[in-house]
Amino acid sequence: MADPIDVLEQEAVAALEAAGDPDALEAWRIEFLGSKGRLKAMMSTMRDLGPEERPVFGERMNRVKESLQAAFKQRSTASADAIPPMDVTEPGTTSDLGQRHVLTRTIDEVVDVFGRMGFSVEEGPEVEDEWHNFVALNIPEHHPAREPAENFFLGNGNMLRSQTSTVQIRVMEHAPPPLKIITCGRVYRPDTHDATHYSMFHQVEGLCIDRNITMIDLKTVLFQFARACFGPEAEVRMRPSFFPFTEPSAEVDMKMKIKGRWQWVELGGCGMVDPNVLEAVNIDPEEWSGYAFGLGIERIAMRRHGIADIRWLYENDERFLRQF
Ligand code: FA5
Repeated sequence: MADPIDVLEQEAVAALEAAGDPDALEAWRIEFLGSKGRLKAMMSTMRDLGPEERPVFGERMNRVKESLQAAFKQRSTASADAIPPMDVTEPGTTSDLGQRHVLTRTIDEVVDVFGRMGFSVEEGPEVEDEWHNFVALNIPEHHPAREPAENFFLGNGNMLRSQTSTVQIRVMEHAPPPLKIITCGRVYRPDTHDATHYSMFHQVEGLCIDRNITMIDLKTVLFQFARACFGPEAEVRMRPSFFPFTEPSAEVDMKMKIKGRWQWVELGGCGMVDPNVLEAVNIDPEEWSGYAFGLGIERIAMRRHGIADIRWLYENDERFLRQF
């Protein structure tokens, strides 16, 4: 019968040779040299031996243990040496940084253009009351714009604002004229989603109240904006229209080059602030007059960057967003 100490040693040596990586080496150490390992287990059989056999057994076991420890140490050092040294000339891994959304950037650009024309920036709440969204804007109770199907009503006279024109009222309530402000923000309408409509979108609203303001001032500002935003050849056209809070009112179209062809694109509405609106906020329409405009920011971003479908702006597909 083979000597059990010899068998254990041979097995340990063979297993150590087969251990090819640091994990396998550690597993080998635990199996053979660990506190609950096979060497410890065999050592404990010493108590079954007679008094003369014990010292011989103990001495052999110690020799095997020392030789296995030395072999283990040598293997571990060789394994560590086998790890290739770090190549400091290799390019590092770049971390995947995010970037600002194309709409956020468009808002910043719009604010910058109007800022250079002397407009300051105001903000207003997205949850509004019907006074600011309709009544003060000269939109009477049975006007179609107040239909439940056209708005997100929240109960208790509150709603998600359907236009940034609410901020006109909030500003005029608190600050006396002269005023020259813009506001950019989200508005909400239960419109069916398609390539040009979304139920939540952004508008930039402008308001200027001063003495002797005319439509020429309004058109000049829109014209300067068009040129800054869509290039030095862009044009502005006003088509007669109706908004309850401006009189006269107009749709704002801007002429720009799209895929090499000149096209008129509707971007928003504008007009001279209706005297009823000024009276609602206690501003004397005999002394003060002004203009207001509201443009769709998604439409501006889409035209600036050739984006064919508004829904892409909200799908959060990184392949789309990283293009800008
Ligand atoms: C208004 O909202 C008026 N408050 C604009 C205004 C302000 C007129 C001040 C006069 C004085 P309108 O509903 O047309 O107007 O919307 C203005 C622009 O918002 C549109 O021309 C379009 O660019 C954008 N818009 C409207 N509905 C949507 C929608 N569902 N999705 C994306 N953009 C939209």
